[in-house]
Amino acid sequence: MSDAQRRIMDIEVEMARTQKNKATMSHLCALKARLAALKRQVIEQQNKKSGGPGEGFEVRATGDARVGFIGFPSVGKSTLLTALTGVYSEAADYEFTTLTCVPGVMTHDGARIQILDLPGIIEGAKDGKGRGRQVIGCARTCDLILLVLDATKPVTHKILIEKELHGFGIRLNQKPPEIYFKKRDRGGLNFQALVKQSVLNKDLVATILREYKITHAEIILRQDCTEDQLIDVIEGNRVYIPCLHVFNKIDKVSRQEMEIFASKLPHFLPISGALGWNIDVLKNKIWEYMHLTRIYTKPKGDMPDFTQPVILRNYKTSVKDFCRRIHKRLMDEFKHALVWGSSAKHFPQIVGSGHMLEDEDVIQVVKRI
Ligand SMILES: Nc1nc2c(ncn2[C@@H]2O[C@H](COP(=O)(O)OP(=O)(O)OP(=O)(O)O)[C@@H](O)[C@H]2O)c(=O)[nH]1
Ligand SMILES: [Mg+2]
Repeated sequence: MSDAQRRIMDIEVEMARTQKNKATMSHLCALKARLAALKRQVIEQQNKKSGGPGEGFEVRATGDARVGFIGFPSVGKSTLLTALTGVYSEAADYEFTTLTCVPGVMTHDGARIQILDLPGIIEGAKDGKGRGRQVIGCARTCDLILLVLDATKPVTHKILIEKELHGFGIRLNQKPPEIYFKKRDRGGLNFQALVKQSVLNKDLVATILREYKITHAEIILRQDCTEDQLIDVIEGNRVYIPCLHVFNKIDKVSRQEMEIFASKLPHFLPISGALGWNIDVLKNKIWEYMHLTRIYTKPKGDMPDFTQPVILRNYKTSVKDFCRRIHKRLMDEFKHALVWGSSAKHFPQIVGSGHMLEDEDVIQVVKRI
C-alpha cells in the first residue's frame, strides 16, 4: 500500500467519526478536498506505473451514441447484448466469461446505437483489480451506462459498483454543477452566490481552496451547491453520464421481491435477458435516457428525408451544432435556416445559427452565395 493510500484510509476513518454539523463543516470540507486530491494522486501513480491512463479498449466508435454495460461477473451482460443487438457474445455460468469489449449495434427510431458488452468488474476495480480500470475507462466514453445487476443478489452490489465508478470521476444521473471557477494570479477570492446556499459560504469555499493552495480565484455559484460539487469542479476531469439500473434474471425472483426494489430505486428496470422479458421497454428507456435529438433534413424543393435523421447528442442543440455535425465548413457558408417543427413559431421559421432545435424538427440550411 502506498503512502497516499494509507493517508486516504486515515482520512476516511476520520470523516466517518466526525459528526456533520455547523461546527465541524469547515474541518469536513478540508478533509474532503484532501481526500479528492489524494485519490487523484493514486490514479496518476497507477497510470504512470501502467504506462498510460488505461483508457478503455480499442473499440472504434460507430453509430450515433454509445451505451456500456457495467456489472459484476455473471450478472447476464453478454446475454443482454445478444437480446438487444443479436450480436453473439459468449455467455456462461462461470465468472469472467467475457475478457474483452464486444460491440453490437441497436437500431432505434432511425438512430444507430453502439452497445458495448464489457468484462465484469469486481470491488477494487478502480484500484487496478481485474481489468477494472480498463472497463471503467471505457465507461467514461459512453453516453449512457447500463448498470446491470443480478436480481437474485443483494442490492448492495449496486452501491459497490457506483462507488467504483465514482472513484474514477464518473457521476451518474447528475448534471454538471453550475459553478464558474477560474484561478487568478492576484486579487484574492472573489466569491459570489447567485442562489441562496444551504451549505457553502465564502469561508467554506476558502477552506476548500486552501487545500489546493489556491488563494486567488473567482467562484460564482449559479445553483445551490454541495461541497462535493465544488470539489468536483476544482478537480475537473469529471464526466456526467446518465445511468439505468437494469435488474436482470427476474425470472428467478418473486413479484414481491421485485416490488421492494422498484419502490427503492428511481432509475430501475426489471428484465430477463435470457427470456426476453421487458427488452422492448428497455430499448425505449435507453433511447429516453440518452436525450438524443433527431433532426430531419429537407433539400430545397424536395420532401424532408424522414428515413435518416441526423442525430445530435445534446438535448439542447442549436442550428450551429447541427451545421457542425454535417460539415466543418458549413457554418462559413451559412446564411440562415428554415425550420419546421416544435421549435418553430410558424412554418417555416427563418432562424439564425443560435436557434435551439427540438427533437424531430425539420431543417433546410440556406447558404450565402
Ligand atoms: N435465469 C436467468 N439466467 C440468466 C439470465 N441472463 C443470463 N443468465 C445466465 O447467467 C449466466 C451468466 O450470463 P452471462 O451473460 O455470461 O453474464 P456476464 O455478465 O456476461 O458474465 P461475465 O462475462 O463473466 O462478466 C449464464 O449462465 C446465463 O445463461 C436471465 O435473464 N435469467
Ligand atoms: Mg460476459
